[in-house]
Amino acid sequence: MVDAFFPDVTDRVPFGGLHGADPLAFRVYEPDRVVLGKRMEDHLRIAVCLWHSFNWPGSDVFGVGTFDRPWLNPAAEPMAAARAKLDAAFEFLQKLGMPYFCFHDRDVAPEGNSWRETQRILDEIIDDIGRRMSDTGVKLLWGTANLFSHPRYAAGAATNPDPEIFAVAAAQVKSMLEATQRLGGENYVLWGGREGYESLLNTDLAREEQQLARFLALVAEHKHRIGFDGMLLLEPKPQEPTKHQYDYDAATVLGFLQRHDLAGEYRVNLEVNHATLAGHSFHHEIATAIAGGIFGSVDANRGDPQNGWDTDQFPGSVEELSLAVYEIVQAGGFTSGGFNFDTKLRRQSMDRTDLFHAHIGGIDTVARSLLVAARLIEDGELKRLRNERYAGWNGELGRTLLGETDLDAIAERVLGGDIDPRPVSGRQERIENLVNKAIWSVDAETASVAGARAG
Ligand SMILES: [Mn+2]
Repeated sequence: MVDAFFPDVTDRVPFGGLHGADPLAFRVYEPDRVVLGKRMEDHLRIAVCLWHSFNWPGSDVFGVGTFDRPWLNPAAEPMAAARAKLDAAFEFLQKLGMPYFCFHDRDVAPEGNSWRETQRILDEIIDDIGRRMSDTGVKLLWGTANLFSHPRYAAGAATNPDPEIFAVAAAQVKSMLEATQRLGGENYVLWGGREGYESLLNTDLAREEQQLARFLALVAEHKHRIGFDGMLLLEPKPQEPTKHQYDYDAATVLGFLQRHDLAGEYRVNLEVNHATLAGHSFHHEIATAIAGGIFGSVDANRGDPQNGWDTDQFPGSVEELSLAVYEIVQAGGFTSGGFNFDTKLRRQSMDRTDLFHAHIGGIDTVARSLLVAARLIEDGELKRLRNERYAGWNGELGRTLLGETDLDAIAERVLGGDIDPRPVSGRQERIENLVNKAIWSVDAETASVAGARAG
């Protein structure tokens, strides 16, 4: 039995209720609470990410790491360090009581001196992770390969001008896709952090688009060949680290997939802070992906309205997330996706327990957003008003316009005088009031229900 890395949290984080005194207890999140006929845990499918939470020392471009992560000490023996990291991560997952985690190959396994040795190390660590998963019951929401940290990927992976780097990236994705399958992972994610350009002066856009499409087709083909039944997901982000990234936002990804006949193979993993970097609300990204039939999963976090970079903070706004959760639940909810906490502590959050406080607050925010979304769906008024707005399209004229007609026939009908449109109110403020009503009524209800349960 290894010593606890988080000794201040001795047991599973409990539900304490909205007015509970324990700062290390959930105020809203109750896995077994039934919402719209389904357990909260099954709606939200929450995952902890290993990269920011266990593989990042709290460094920034101006300073070194500030966190207490002994396994990241460069003097540590690499395999012992890799195991110490997994010990701490699985202790955290169990104490937090979350059903899923996500990781990149390089988060868990150090690179060896040759490709063959790197593969051997990864294999050994994947077996170790498999044992920990069966011991704890924690599952893998998705796996992914890090195609952006190593200097070889400075000019991209699939879109690199050097075909040898494309080949290495392809071998790396094959190995991590197979590892994800071995661990029963439910999705595989590709984030193209360096699939883009720094300067158009040295970039052949058309060629790089073809390379990316070819790479994704190879991955999809391999998925079918090995019988991996998880979903393939692309994660849009407009820039950072690269000046411009090709998977800019959900709409750009949808267009790319359709141009290359890949729309049946890939969906999107949408991140809140990536939406805001693209100049969109998260609500916009979710609604766009759902409308385009490519919604898959969510990376939960948030940016800071005062700056323009990817701060990856823990979610704290029920107002922002409620609308996104409303769209997701209204569309039938997650299938293989979930809420992955792709979130970073602030650099000054140096106590080990800060990682618990951060996740507890973020998870409660997501749980409260689910309650608001459920309230909006149960109330039905939002949906009714939207349906009413388009009711004309269900009538004879609407059906004719979308069916058998042409511009001559339409113009003739307008000239005939039986068409006399009257603009009507979009009722935006009335509808916005409905959203606030749901938020406020859930506040009141959560207080009483949680108080009663905790009491
Ligand atoms: Mn992410």
